[in-house]
Amino acid sequence: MINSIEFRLRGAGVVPNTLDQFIFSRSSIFFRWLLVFVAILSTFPGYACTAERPNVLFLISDDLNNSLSCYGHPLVKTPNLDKLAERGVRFERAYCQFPLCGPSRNSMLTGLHPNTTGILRNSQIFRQTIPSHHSLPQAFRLEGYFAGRIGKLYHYNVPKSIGTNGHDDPGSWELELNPAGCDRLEEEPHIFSLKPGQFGGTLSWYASPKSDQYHTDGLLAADAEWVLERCARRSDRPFFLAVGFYRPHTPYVSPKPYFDRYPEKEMPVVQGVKEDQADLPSPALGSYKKEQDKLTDELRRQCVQAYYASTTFMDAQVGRVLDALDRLGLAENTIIVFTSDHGYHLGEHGLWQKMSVFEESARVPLIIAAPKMGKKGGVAKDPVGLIDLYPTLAELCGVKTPENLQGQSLVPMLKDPSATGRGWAVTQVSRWSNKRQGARFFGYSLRTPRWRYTEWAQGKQGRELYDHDADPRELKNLAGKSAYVETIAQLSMQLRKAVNQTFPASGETPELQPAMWAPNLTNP
Ligand SMILES: [Ca+2]
Ligand SMILES: [Ca+2]
Repeated sequence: MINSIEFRLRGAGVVPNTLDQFIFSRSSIFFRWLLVFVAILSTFPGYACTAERPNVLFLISDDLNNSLSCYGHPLVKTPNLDKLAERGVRFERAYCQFPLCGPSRNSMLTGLHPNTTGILRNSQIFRQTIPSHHSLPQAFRLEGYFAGRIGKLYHYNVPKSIGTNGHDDPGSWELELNPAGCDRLEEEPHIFSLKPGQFGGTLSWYASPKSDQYHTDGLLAADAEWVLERCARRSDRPFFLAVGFYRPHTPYVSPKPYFDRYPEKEMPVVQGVKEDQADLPSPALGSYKKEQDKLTDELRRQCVQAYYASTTFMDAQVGRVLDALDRLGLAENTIIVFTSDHGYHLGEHGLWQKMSVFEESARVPLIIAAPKMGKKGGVAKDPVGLIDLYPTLAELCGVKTPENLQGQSLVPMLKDPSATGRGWAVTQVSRWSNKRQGARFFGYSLRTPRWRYTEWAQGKQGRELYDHDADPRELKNLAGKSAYVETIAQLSMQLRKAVNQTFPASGETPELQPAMWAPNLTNP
């Protein structure tokens, strides 16, 4: 079976010697054989009969904002996510806890805020700070579930680490598959980049002549089909299958037909940036990168076109996985989650990419389809966070959780989308005060149904207040206006309370333990 994956990758002509040697190396191939065997084919008489326990299909995209047709975007077409939204509940106001891959994903998969995981930057894993905590997939494993990962769940350097384990947590999974497609292995010399030769951290794109199946996300979908087929044969053991797509993360590489759906000249360019920036404290714009000075309107349009194309390409791969679930008769007993690790700017406030706490960067798409639960096509409007996924999935599947989880269960909102939960979401981000000395401060942003309120360094570096009822684009900072003094006092108190809840009981964020195993799986 592993041979069939190997064959598929080799057959696609996309596995060069170095990655090939790593992925299918001596111990690796045996190990993987064994894992697949143990995971899917063998019986586990010690486990309780789990036939009626629901499966989980956890789908996540990388750097995807809410530019989706099911979220009302006027241009972007995401027919497969639209269909998924029709069979579940779409969360209108879902937010990440930190708008950067590593901190956000560690938070989501541990059910703890970044101040409690201690993971506040990329290329780290919570085993270095809170090693005995049970991750979300691990909690499922401990109760007899088969847990597998395909692609990016914990942090990966994209595109460099595609085809490797990234900064993974091996304890979370029994099976890990890391395909690498033409976007990673063949096409980098053709990619346009604002910083030539760099593709992951900077704006970069390419309309590929190769079709879906040769791209990494296409290979991920094929691997997901392959795993699901095997899961379908063993209904006595429920599964938690996580599929982490790479697009639309930079470089925005996807097949050319997806670019053709978004004619360059019709792509929007955000106007009025200078006027908008005038009322902002400087940390609000701290994610700006120097190379973005090179952006012309023509490049801005190309960039937006490539991002939208990559989004629709990713949507098509999600569609393949969902079709497989239906075809295999698994849909009736499988909870489906779709989300992203954080949002993304495409020029709003003059910003691109992530690491801001404006709505575009803090907000994520979130759709949960739980069979036989609630009204199909429901829309939940109370603010929620990725932090809430762990307790939600655990409750839906009757899985025991660690006692210190910091999120809320969304099950009441799945049963009745008009139900209210905690009523707010908090997102934090870091800014350097002195990069050379490693000195930093945080911005914390509170989102309620009506307001976004942000404090930089407890207000010492500035505040922002936006009224979403009147200003959904967050253009008018009301923080300096006398009419809002009372609103700010209330929100500031609410924010402080919320921020206190992001820390562990000890009040201290755990430090990275130098003696702990540090993952170095990215550069074999
Ligand atoms: Ca990301
Ligand atoms: Ca403004």
